[in-house]
Amino acid sequence: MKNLISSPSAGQNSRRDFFKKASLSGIALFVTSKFSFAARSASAGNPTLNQAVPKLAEYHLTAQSKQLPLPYAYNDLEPYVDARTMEIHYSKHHAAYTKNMNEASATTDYITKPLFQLFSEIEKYPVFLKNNAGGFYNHLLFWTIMSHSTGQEPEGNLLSAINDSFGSVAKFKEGFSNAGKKQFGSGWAWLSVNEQGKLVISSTQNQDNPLMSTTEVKGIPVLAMDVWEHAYYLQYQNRRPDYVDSFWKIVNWKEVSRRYDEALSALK
Ligand code: MN3
Repeated sequence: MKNLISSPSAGQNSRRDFFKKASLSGIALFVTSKFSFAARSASAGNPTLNQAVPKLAEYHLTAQSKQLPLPYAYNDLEPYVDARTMEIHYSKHHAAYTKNMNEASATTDYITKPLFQLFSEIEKYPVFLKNNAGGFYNHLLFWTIMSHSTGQEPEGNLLSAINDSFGSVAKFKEGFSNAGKKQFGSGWAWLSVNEQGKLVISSTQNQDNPLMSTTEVKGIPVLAMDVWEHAYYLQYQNRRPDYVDSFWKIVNWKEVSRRYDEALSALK
């Protein structure tokens, strides 16, 4: 080593070796950090959203949560959604998701965690819990964004945001409707606020939602449309597009606006 350093040519070699090693270790560090970042992202969902969602009122729902009362009567959404569908949907389907979630959570460490924390690390849990916790929350949201008071349209900040993101309310409705109509099999269409505070349309299968770490398009949902057949089949049978088009008659835009403002505040 001493001889090598004393030799000018060896000194150059030594410097070359140093730079070679440094750059290699640099690459190694870069690769390691990229991989560890990817691993963190996969296990922890979206960091920005993870910081925002604890500020949402519904964050503190837990696995021992109960169904809230419907904010209207079963027949209040007629003629767009019939009373019998609403009764079965609420008192059978949503009730079953809630019961199953509570039972499934008792066999995991989730029972002590907020629901939205579970969603942010959902890949750690059994699919049965994912499906039922998703079913519990998605319907809780869904009931609130419908209303018997028809004739509402988006207003204020929400209207501006819809125009910014989609060009117009008509184009937004077309995009959201298509997300619901084209969702293959059971699932949901969503309007969410993403980590940049922008509105995005997406769809998910089964009872997945945009808060889940396993969902591709992540965000804080502000509007949801259930396109499972149980949501419309008694009245519409195979005509899902007719159900989707009727949905616009019963959207509770005041509640969607409230959720939009809440999501933006949480992201600040
Ligand atoms: Mn449903």
